[in-house]
Amino acid sequence: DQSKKPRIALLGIPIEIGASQAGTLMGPAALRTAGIARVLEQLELAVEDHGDLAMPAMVSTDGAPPANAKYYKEVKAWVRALSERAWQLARTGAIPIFMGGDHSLSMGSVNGVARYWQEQGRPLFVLWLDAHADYNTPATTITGNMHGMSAAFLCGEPGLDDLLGEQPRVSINPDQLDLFGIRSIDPLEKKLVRDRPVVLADMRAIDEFGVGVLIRRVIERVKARNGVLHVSFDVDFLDPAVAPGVGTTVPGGATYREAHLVMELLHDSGLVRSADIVELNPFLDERGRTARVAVELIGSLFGLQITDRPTPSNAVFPDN
Ligand code: EXY
Ligand code: MN
Ligand code: MN
Ligand code: MN
Repeated sequence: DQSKKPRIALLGIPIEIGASQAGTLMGPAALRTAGIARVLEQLELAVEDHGDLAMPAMVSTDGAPPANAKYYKEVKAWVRALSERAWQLARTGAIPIFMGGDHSLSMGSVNGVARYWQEQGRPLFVLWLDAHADYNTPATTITGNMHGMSAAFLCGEPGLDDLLGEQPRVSINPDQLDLFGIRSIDPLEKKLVRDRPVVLADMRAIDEFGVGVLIRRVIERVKARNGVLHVSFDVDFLDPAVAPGVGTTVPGGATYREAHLVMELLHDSGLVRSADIVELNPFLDERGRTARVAVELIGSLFGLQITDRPTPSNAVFPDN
């Protein structure tokens, strides 16, 4: 019975101007080609594909953009439109999956779902799976690329204050943000993160304690406050050997199994209410490998067991 199945709402956000390299606008198409809807349907979920968010028009009456925030007006137009859409999707009771697109889109997706959960009176926690902290502001950034500012913006850091226009800004407390998999952070950004109660599991911690211990710590903190969880999955969380199709690869990332275990544990927690998949750059990918791995990981996040995976189509069988 379709009506009793949990609903997943897919939405593509083909944005690339927040990133350092072009190509992430092809991300939603590559995730569809890699079978994201099919994988989720096999998990007894009712999947709705809402297509791609249309590129919104810029508002020409806006004042001067802040310094050190490249393509501010364009990013602002996307973020405002997406925040409104994310709020609406959450209100339908579906689990939205935001398919990017560069990581600046999370300023809209997370703000929108945070608005919904605030209305429900439940705290929203955000798990940021990423090689980077994305905790720059216009005052700390070296590059001016806005995909490096989204986590800071969501925690209410100043500097991009009219980004949402008339949309309400629903900041999360920094102690509701978990940065996970980090191995690249700028000097002033590092200082800012250290000054805040952000929880950080860098790759050194993952090597030492393992993802099992560290993800259980995330889950317990959410449960202790009757919260819900948004997973913001930047594909560069993965090691470049597993996921080459991303513009900001950093060596020493999560292995294939570490990443699956993260997703499997999150699924078992029952806390995940929304997710982003961002920074996939099909222009840099090798024969769709990265898109396929990202889709497999979304499968694990929504209940696919590693033992239930189909035999690979390229498997070689003995003759008898
Ligand atoms: N910290 C660097 C910057 O701010 O430009 C790199 C940011 C990369 C952000 C990618 C999406 O995670
Ligand atoms: Mn990121
Ligand atoms: Mn990143
Ligand atoms: Mn390792």
